[in-house]
Amino acid sequence: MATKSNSTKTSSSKKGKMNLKDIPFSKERLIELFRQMLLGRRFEEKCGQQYQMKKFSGFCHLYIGQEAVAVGSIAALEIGKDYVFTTYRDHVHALILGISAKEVMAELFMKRTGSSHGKGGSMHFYNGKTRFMGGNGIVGGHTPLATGAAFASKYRGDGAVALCYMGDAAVNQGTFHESLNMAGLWGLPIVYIVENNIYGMGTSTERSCAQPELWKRTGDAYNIPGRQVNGMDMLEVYEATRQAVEDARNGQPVFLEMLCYRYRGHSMSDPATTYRTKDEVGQWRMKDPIERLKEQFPTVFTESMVKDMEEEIKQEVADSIKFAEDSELPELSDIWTDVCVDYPGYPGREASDNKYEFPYEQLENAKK
Ligand SMILES: Cc1ncc(C[n+]2csc(CCOP(=O)(O)OP(=O)(O)O)c2C)c(N)n1
Ligand SMILES: [Mg+2]
Repeated sequence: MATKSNSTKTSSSKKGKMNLKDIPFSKERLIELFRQMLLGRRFEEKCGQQYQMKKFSGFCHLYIGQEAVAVGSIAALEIGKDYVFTTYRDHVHALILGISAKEVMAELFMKRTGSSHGKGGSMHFYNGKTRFMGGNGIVGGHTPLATGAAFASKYRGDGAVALCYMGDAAVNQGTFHESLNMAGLWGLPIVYIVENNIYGMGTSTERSCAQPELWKRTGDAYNIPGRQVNGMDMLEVYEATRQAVEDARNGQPVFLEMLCYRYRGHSMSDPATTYRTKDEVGQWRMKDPIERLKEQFPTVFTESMVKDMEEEIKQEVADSIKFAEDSELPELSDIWTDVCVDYPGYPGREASDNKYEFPYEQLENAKK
């Protein structure tokens, strides 16, 4: 049963130097998390470039600037057990959750070797093994799905938590309010993370939200404590999510507002020059999450160490582009595959020996 909730505004971030002994993971793990942010950044810079070179088309929303949110929060999960749902701004989440740079790039290039076999594209990454449930294009559309996963987890009693990212524009959707009502009422194991980058396309939260301090909106209304987090600080994101996940596993859903910023436009078709100033972008760039981690641990992230990592990542991204270019486009017959779990009888498809069976027995046991 959910406990009485209080909303809090937290700010434990430190800008200056930090000590390795003051953080909750090893030096190796810290380096791994830094690498995830750097790979995300360099990968996406190349995505933008490849898009402009017309190597691929369609929707493409870059995450540049927001890396600390995905990296710090996913680090607090039990990968493979907990569920992750996110929006269309999903390339970096995919890279962290076990989809290789090659498979992400090939998917963007709409190639058969992509993680969704070239049929999903930029907004639809998915990885069953790590319980990454996408990549969803409808604003607020996945909040009920994530809430359903949390409900299933509670019903089965398997201890999994669902992490549900969304943009600031999603909090004004009906689906958001319906989902939070149920999560708060039933004490579901879910953490909602709003990546508040201050804009939904070109509309600021000030212009679209009756209460733009989003963390204040869920405590009294839904019995879900809201906490505000510096989304430009990977360590602060980690700590806030770790605490929230612990609460959620104990039946107390949590809402985290992560303050962050996208350096690029909403999508590749948005130059982002009409609704914000250069000065504003500059101010946020000063808070860059990658530079911040370097400043926090200068003896770990030395110039030569970062240079070597940059080289390695540059190669990894270049290899992903080559792989995507060299891969084949889907065949017309591929339209029949990946539609249902099992679909014998569809043209061009053999009956699968991997039939899906509804787990009636498991459900009956769970009810006992
Ligand atoms: C229900 C719905 N309405 C409108 C759109 C078009 N749309 C796509 S992204 C977007 C803005 C969302 O902004 P936000 O939630 O803040 O996320 P961000 O893009 O900033 O990450 C809109 C209106 C949509 N995809 N779905
Ligand atoms: Mg936004």
